Amino acid sequence: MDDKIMQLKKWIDESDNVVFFGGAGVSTESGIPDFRSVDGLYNQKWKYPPETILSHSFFVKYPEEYYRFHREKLVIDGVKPNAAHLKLAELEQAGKLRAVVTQNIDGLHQAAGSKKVLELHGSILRSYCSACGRPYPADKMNRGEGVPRCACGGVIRPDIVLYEEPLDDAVVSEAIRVISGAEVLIIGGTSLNVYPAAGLINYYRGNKLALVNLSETPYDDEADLVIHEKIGKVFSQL
Ligand code: CNA
Repeated sequence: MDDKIMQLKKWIDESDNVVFFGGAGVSTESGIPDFRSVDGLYNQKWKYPPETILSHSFFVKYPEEYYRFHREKLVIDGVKPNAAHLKLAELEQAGKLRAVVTQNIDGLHQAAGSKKVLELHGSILRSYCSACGRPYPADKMNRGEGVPRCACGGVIRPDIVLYEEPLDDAVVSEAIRVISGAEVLIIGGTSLNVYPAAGLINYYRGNKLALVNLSETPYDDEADLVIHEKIGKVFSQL
């Protein structure tokens, strides 16, 4: 086993206060493209950049176009948790991992069995009416064609945080609490480019910060351990 992976394993073995903070790279090995890798959504051809389509003003103005993108690019059939999701659930079950803080909206941590999952950007597995707030099963939004509408006439929207929208205060506060109290913080599969989520790292006060990401990130110099490998491959060895 690689020395760095061995080091990370030792930190985890010796701790009961590990926190994981992750992003889209955690799910690429499940077949969900991320945003910024070469085959990520930002490098695929689309009429508007994903950042524009996934913004509040775009959703309000062009819901039809938004839903075309949503169903084609965000909803992927048959995806399953990979070795990283499964290991994190196992570590929580073993009393070692306190929480998963994720920027992902795919629900795969819960599918793997994780209980404490702080979804900073919400989930495409939940939806509600943008006019009256009534919740709807996600299938009405994720399947079919056109713009899904509520009985009141309002547009049904995903329970995700679109660009231009604020994060949920309660979720952010809890994420700050667990990260600032963590002994070991593992950050994985995130380019650490999307704020305010990426800024959460600054709340960590310990000296066991591990970064597991395929490409370099702006925080590599601040980490105590940096592993540039696939997260599923790394976690299956922990
Ligand atoms: P990003 O900016 O696309 O960065 C992903 C990072 O993961 C890149 O630095 C990659 O090098 C790295 N990476 C890709 N595959 C792997 C792998 N197998 N192992 C290790 N590292 C890998 O994504 P971020 O999460 O940083 O950006 C935040 C956005 C992306 C959030 O708003 C998410 O909602 C959004 N997003 C989520 C999903 C999802 O829910 N699965 C998919 C695509 C985008």
